[in-house]
Amino acid sequence: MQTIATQAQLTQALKKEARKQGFEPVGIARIPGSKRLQARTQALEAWLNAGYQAEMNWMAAPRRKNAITLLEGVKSLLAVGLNYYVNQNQNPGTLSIARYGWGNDYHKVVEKRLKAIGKWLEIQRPSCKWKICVDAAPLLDKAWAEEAGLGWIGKHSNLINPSRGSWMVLGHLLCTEVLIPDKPSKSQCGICKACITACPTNAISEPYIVDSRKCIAYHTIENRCQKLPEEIESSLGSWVAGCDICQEVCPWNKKPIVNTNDPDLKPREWILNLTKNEALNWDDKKWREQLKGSALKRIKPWMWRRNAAAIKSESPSKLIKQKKRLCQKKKQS
Ligand code: B12
Ligand code: SF4
Ligand code: SF4
Repeated sequence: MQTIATQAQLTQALKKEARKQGFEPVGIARIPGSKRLQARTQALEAWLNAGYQAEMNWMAAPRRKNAITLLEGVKSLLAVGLNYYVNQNQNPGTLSIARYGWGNDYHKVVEKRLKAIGKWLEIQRPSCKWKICVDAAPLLDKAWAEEAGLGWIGKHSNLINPSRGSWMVLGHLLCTEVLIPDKPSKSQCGICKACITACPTNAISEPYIVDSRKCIAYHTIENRCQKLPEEIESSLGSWVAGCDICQEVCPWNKKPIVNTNDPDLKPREWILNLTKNEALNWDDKKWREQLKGSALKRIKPWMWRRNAAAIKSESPSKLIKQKKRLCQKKKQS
């Protein structure tokens, strides 16, 4: 085994290990982070005060505002992206399902691979403590990934990498080693506002800020009420699980981007072919079988049926066109 004497060597070798696990982009940030991170934390506070978390009360956990509380003695963080873009589409006439959920549960996939990296780190530096955070941990995933140079937070609020677009999930490994940080990313949205215009419910209340109370992704995945609000039902298009509209229209996702061959992210057959009839008629047992090992199991069988029942079968692209026509009319009058 090669000796890793310096922290600079350790940093490079750690990133290499992350790439070996299929992560790209990868980057390092130092904790507690720069002034940018303080600004993002204040933005979280303002978001919570505005009620944009809807019923996701767990978003208010004070620890989310302070990464230091997640691991005693934490000094640095490895941020990783896992690209889930596959050059495939759902078949015509099927219900729309957001791309992040097409393959195996990313929480498990990312966690398992980050654990392997943590164990490798322990061999290099036996006194090192580490902790893995994937989505559910109270960490501002996008703000830290931006800090570590993985990409910038777009106006739709997702992290965008210049060569991979925004089709990636994020994970972090916090550790007590002092590592060499990467440069934070700078925004490249410019004057574009395609995502804001395309959102059928005006959920992007201002650039970078999403009001979950209006977001289709929130309502189809997180809303536990028996019935969806009228205004969501009328804008749902064919979205039964999540919503990708603001990402689909983003120019950074339209240019040629890397297509993943990762077996864990291969789309499940039923996801590409789900019809409204199936979604309504599958019983709990059938749904549970289909959702085994999928991130989409957060959507309970009754919620799949509720969402499907609310779909009036217009396609999302049709809705976008309707919305554009409406905007043009408003401008003319
Ligand atoms: C709560 C949550 C949701 C909620 C709320 C969404 C939201 N935007 O907050 C709902 C259920 C709606 C949701 C939906 C989705 N989510 Co979600 N979600 C989260 C979660 C758990 C927390 C996000 C959060 O902190 N929100 C609080 C607000 C305040 O933060 P924010 O929106 O990021 O706002 C930041 C920016 O606006 C920025 N900011 C503020 N002002 C300014 C000004 C400038 C100039 C700039 C540059 C930035 C900036 O600072 C804020 C704070 O950091 C994270 C995982 C995690 N632990 O972080 C996943 C996460 C953000 N979700 C993810 C995904 C994939 C999605 C969906 C795409 C799924 C889908 N297709 O349906 C949609 C996208 C909808 C959208 N446009 O945001 C991924 C995003 C990956 C990426 N490339 O960015 C994450 C990171 C999960 C993961 N680990 O991979 N999600
Ligand atoms: S996920 Fe859909 S509803 Fe939510 S902000 Fe994006 S386009 Fe709007
Ligand atoms: S659609 Fe335009 S404004 Fe929105 S995130 Fe992409 S580049 Fe930025």
